[in-house]
Amino acid sequence: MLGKVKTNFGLETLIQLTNNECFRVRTKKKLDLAVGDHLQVATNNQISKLARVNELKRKTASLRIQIIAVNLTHVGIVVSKFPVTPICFIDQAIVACRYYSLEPIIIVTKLDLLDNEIFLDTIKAKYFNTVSICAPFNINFLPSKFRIALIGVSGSGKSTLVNKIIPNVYQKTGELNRKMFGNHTTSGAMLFDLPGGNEIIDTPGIRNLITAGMSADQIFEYFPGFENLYPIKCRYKNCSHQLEPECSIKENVTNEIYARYLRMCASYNL
Ligand SMILES: Nc1nc2c(ncn2[C@@H]2O[C@H](COP(=O)(O)OP(=O)(O)OP(=O)(O)O)[C@@H](O)[C@H]2O)c(=O)[nH]1
Ligand SMILES: [Mg+2]
Ligand SMILES: [Zn+2]
Repeated sequence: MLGKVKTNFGLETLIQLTNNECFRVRTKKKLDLAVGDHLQVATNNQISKLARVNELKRKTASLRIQIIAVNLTHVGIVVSKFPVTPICFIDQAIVACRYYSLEPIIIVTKLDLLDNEIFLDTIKAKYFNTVSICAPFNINFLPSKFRIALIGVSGSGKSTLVNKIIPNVYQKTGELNRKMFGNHTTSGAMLFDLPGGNEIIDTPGIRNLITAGMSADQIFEYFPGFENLYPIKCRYKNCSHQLEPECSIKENVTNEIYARYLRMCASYNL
């Protein structure tokens, strides 16, 4: 029978079969399961992992590669003003999605609060025409048979969205602390079924989304706001578009986008 990984804590994995039956297994490390993996489950519960269509991964502060979720159709970048989602995080997330051939959607939450409503205008001004923005979040915005993973900084409201969309599940949500940051309430990614075979994945808060193996050329190719810059005619053929003289990129984008691009390169130490 076929199954899928709903959640994965260390070596313990919750698997849901196509008949909706769920069971927990302690898996061998070499199977290396991630939330969203499709599985073949034999009658003796022997598990084999099917090939992945895609993966969303990041490098942690300790330089470990963390698989956030796999086999996705969309990534919802959940952002809010309180706690603030740095623009640098949104840029990193968009570039990572494009690197992994995943479609990003920016979801602005907490629109009942004026600051967040103003933040939505900032987001629209920055990403207009380059990335879809969905605020308030509405799953009807997505084509059917979607599997969306919600990512964002702690406290941006990912679990609250899941609770709103699926009334019969309860994902723990957290108070913001005195510094207005989230408290890392969600500790592991979890996949939920929606009607029509659609799925949503709640994930723990992250502060950055640096991928392993991204080159400077790829950052340039995927950077939001650089979509229509070809042909490039910089003075130097191997221009890195970082402060070289007569760089056609610097000359053709706003100072604000250019500064964001430099910051992105710096976050990758490139
Ligand atoms: N006013 C308001 N508060 C919200 C909204 N959505 C979430 N919050 C609050 O923001 C805080 C954090 O929400 P969570 O849903 O736990 O955030 P999270 O992104 O899941 O956080 P982590 O699991 O730590 O990554 C909670 O106190 C929520 O009640 C909203 O639309 N409006
Ligand atoms: Mg949460
Ligand atoms: Zn250049």
